[in-house]
Amino acid sequence: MMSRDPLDELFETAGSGNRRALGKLLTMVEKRGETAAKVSERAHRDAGQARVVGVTGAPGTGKSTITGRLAAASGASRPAILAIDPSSPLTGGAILGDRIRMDNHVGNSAFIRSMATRGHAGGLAVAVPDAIRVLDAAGCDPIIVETVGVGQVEVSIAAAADTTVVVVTPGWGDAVQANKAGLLEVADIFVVNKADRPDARGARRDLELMLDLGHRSGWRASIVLTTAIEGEGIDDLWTEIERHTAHLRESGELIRRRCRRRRDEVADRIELELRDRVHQIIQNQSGEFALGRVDRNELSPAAAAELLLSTLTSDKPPEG
Ligand SMILES: Nc1nc2c(ncn2[C@@H]2O[C@H](COP(=O)(O)OP(=O)(O)OP(=O)(O)O)[C@@H](O)[C@H]2O)c(=O)[nH]1
Ligand SMILES: [Mg+2]
Repeated sequence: MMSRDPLDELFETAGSGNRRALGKLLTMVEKRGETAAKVSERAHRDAGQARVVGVTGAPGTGKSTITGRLAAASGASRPAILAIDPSSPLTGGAILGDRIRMDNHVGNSAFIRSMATRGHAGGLAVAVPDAIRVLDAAGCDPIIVETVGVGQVEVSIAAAADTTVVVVTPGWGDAVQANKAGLLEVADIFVVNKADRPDARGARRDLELMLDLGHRSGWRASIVLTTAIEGEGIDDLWTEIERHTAHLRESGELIRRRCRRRRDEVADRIELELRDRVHQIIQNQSGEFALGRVDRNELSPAAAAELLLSTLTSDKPPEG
């Protein structure tokens, strides 16, 4: 018998629902480097089936509670949750807390994985799509990606989904805050969570007003009220996600979005690779030499940069 590629085997095991195998693959892509590239390439072959839902919003708005309940409400046999925290290290207690909260709601059906930045946030721009690709190739669906926070990085990660859900709460601030953070443009669905608190309707009204002002053609972001701790409104939210998915497919927007996502990833990958190489160049011998000359004012910073840049573009030509 021919010996099989161990990676194929790992994918097969993960595809049959084995969580350890899936976890292993995710660890492999997280680490970057050659193995990650192989896993990514292999996953790319089978990916493209899963619906990807991004959930974002300010800290504490109830994203994890919603996400966990949503996975259950989807009725899917193999939902997956990726919880991403761009600001905290991998061992962050908040993430562990999230995990427990989500497990409570989902029973045992959803596969849950936390990811955090190691080093700089740029790594996430590559690690997240790879993780989604692996989950997708392993047959998970839907894949729900929760990002904490409303900064640029968080918003761009969440917006890389097929459907982007933005969670606000009554008193989180009015729609103006969501607008400032650029959430109005990326939201396909708004959730006003903690509807058990006063003035959830007011929050909905504010959002409606903001949406009236900046009309996007095609799909107008819908607004769903939820009380996630009670599970109220979660079915409505899932229905709305399905309605959006249908809209994406029928309008051709799904293909456009996914194309944009892949193009963005190409640029992100180049950027990450270049950043690594910039560090290498500065730290190597000729870099040190040039920097020494800058120290002694024999060379201007601009001239040194140009000199070192020429080594960046000349070495390591593209393969193939
Ligand atoms: N009153 C009320 N509390 C809620 C509701 N949903 C969630 N919470 C509570 O809000 C707190 C934060 O919920 P999480 O689901 O962890 O919120 P999160 O947005 O994931 O938080 P981070 O990941 O830390 O940003 C918890 O104490 C929840 O129990 C709700 O509908 N009503
Ligand atoms: Mg959370």
